Amino acid sequence: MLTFDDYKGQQPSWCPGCGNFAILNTLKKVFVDLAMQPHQFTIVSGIGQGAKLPHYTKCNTFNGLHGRTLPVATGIRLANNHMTVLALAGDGDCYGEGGNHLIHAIRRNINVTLLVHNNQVYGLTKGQASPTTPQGRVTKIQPSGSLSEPLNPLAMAISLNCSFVARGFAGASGLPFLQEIIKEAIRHEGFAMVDILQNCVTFNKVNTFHWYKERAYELEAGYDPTDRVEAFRRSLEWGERIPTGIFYRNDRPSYEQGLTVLKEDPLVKQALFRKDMSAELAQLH
Ligand SMILES: Cc1ncc(C[n+]2csc(CCOP(=O)(O)OP(=O)(O)O)c2C)c(N)n1
Ligand SMILES: [Mg+2]
Repeated sequence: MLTFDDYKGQQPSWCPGCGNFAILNTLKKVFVDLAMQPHQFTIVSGIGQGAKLPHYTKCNTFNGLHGRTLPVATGIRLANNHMTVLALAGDGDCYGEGGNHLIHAIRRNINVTLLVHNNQVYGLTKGQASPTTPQGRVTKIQPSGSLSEPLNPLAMAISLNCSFVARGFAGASGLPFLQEIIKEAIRHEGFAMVDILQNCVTFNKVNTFHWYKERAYELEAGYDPTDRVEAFRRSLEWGERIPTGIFYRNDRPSYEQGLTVLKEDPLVKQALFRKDMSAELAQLH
């Protein structure tokens, strides 16, 4: 029987009060609930405060380049489609530097669970505006306020027909719900994106725990996540009230399901074969 301690990693170096602690603890609870043996899954991350999370767990991990979480996660899935793969990224990492990869991972529907630590700021590099920073927000680097309109990641994912789109809140009141959302995302066959609202105690003094707590609410029990137009409409709600929950899901086939080479065994279990290509190469001269 697995326990919380089976996933114990290094000592976190986050600021006291950071929302990342709540995400880490929630994830460990999910691993226990789903009886995920540490060797059966891999957590991939890029660079950022949120991206340090894999160091604080015990499982297979890969800490890659900033913005390149999803290409690595995709590669792991193609090499071993029996491996559960989670990709963790900050809002900057995923929606900024890695934005192009996000679009194509959604389109392919690779079977990866993406958790975005969305604190609406570049935390690790000390507070520059990220793609989800509100327009007009003053930072040390944007003294006249951020000029760009923020990205709405949920609306973008739904418009791309992402097969699982959700939002959670990493505050005490939102954690049981977040746990259920992440479980569903991991169980989902296909690309699952979970945007997680989290505070940054040091560089985002506006969107605090309290700010989110006052606004975050759960999508109502009768909400139908298969209605794409309604999901898009709800994804536009942001302000005095911010919906959380599973906004949209569909069951289109995953990328891996379409690959005949993976029908029998994962690539890592298949024997290597060498083919003499000299005849084909000679034709190119
Ligand atoms: C290609 C590249 N560009 C920029 C950086 C510098 N950099 C490292 S982390 C980071 C921001 C991280 O912000 P976010 O992804 O939101 O994570 P957080 O620290 O807020 O959790 C930046 C700009 C880098 N390491 N590599
Ligand atoms: Mg961030």
